[in-house]
Amino acid sequence: MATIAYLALGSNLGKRRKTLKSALKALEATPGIASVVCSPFVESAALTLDGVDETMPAYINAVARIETKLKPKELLTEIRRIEKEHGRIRLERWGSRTLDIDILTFGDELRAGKELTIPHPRAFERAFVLVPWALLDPEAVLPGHGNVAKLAESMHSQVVVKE
Ligand code: PH2
Ligand code: MG
Ligand code: MG
Repeated sequence: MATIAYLALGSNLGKRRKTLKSALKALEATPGIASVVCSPFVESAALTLDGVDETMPAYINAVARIETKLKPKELLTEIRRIEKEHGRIRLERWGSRTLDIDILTFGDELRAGKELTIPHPRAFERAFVLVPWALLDPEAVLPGHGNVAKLAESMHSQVVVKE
């Protein structure tokens, strides 16, 4: 049985668009993942632990809908591999990165773990997640928070849609 999962992709270092496009191809090529459908790309200033930082390189973000036969932890392993293949180095938390892929939702799975929390605990307040997600799928629901398009409604001015 395949599960529908939504993933958030982001990049603020290097060739950001090229990296995201390559990451989508890598997801598609991963055994156990099928039907990768991506939102428009959006650009926004970097959000840091101290708030929005205009002096840091801006991000390109997108949300992808996938169908997968993998289990959540297996998907996480594949995501980490793809991040690494795209030059991801883990320095500080919320630091700049060539590629970040986060699991937003995984079917109707709810879990709070050290390694993996689903749904993503900060998705509900992030314009760079909610706006592309709503553009991809206006009917999508973020468990615990409701309709994604509704959540995104007041946030459109925080991102620039690139395509
Ligand atoms: N990701 C972060 C921290 N800050 N800011 C933007 N605009 N986009 C991101 O994807 C992002 C961020 C940590 O994952
Ligand atoms: Mg992230
Ligand atoms: Mg991440």
